[in-house]
Amino acid sequence: MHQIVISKAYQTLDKLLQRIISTPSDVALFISNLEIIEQKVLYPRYQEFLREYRPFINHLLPEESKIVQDLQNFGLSITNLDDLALPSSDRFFEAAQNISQELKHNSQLPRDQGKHTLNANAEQIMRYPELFLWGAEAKLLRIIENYLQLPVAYDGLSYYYSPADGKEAGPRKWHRDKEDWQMIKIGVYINDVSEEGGPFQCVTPSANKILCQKLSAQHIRKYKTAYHHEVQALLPEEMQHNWHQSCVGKAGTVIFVDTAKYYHRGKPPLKFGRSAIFFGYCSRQPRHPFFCGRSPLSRAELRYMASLLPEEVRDSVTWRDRLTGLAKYIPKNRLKV
Ligand SMILES: O=C(O)CCC(=O)C(=O)O
Ligand SMILES: [Fe+2]
Repeated sequence: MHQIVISKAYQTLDKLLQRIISTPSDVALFISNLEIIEQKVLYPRYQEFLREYRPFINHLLPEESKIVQDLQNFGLSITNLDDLALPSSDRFFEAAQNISQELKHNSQLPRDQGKHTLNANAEQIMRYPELFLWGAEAKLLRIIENYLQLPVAYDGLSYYYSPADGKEAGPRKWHRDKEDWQMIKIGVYINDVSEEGGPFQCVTPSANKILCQKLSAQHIRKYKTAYHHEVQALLPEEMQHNWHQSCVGKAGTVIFVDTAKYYHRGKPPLKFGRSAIFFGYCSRQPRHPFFCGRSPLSRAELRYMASLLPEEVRDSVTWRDRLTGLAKYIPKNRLKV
């Protein structure tokens, strides 16, 4: 009993500390989203990066182009581990299943009971380097580079176990990610995911347009999150039944999605818990670098992972060491979605 009280007190104190550390990046986010800063400074800078990098973009295989085209058209492309045929997938998936068992087990312990999302910690991720290394496969980086049209920063992974509690909170609310103008998350399901098992959901391009207008452009907080019923109320009559897609699928389903441009969420699981890994990617001069680095690994742990990788992809992991400008001095935001 005592232990639970101490653990809850510790969690409250920790939350307060995270909030204090995150204040500078929250202020920086607000300033960088002021119309004048965005239009006169940040957007032209982004356009220049795009222009400069165009000649260096790598070529794609036909099946890779298909994923990029889907992303351009819908912000979403769904495939699976078998079709991707990456050499490291078997080892990766086995490790992911082991961690899934650990997180499921933890979700029953007093410390984690009642949490809507359990995250794998650095110790667990470091124990299975194949998890992190899978996300740096050259084929994946090539696809993302062609979508972003910029050098790719691989920002690590978040491993979520989402128990079947139906709570609408955290990444289960509709939101856009804040890291960059465009970014990619690759989600991989570790168990079969049905409509009642918390599928990843993403809005359609036409609904997204309206939501960007109503939730972002007209709002002082550009990245405001919203409950499902709030989003529904913003959309016109004819869209009420077709404004989002639920990515249901078997274990091994792989979802490429632009989580910065498109509103998305993990649907609150009602009947079955869900284990899924989300790998994050943005450009190496991202719009909000202080919102990057959200995976649990420290800089030293990232450097270790980079040392295990082939030289030609190492830069995608160590990109933070070469950040320039004011933004690199702003401590990274610690608050969840
Ligand atoms: O858990 C999910 O399906 C959503 C995850 C998410 O929003 C993210 O990783 O950006
Ligand atoms: Fe997200």
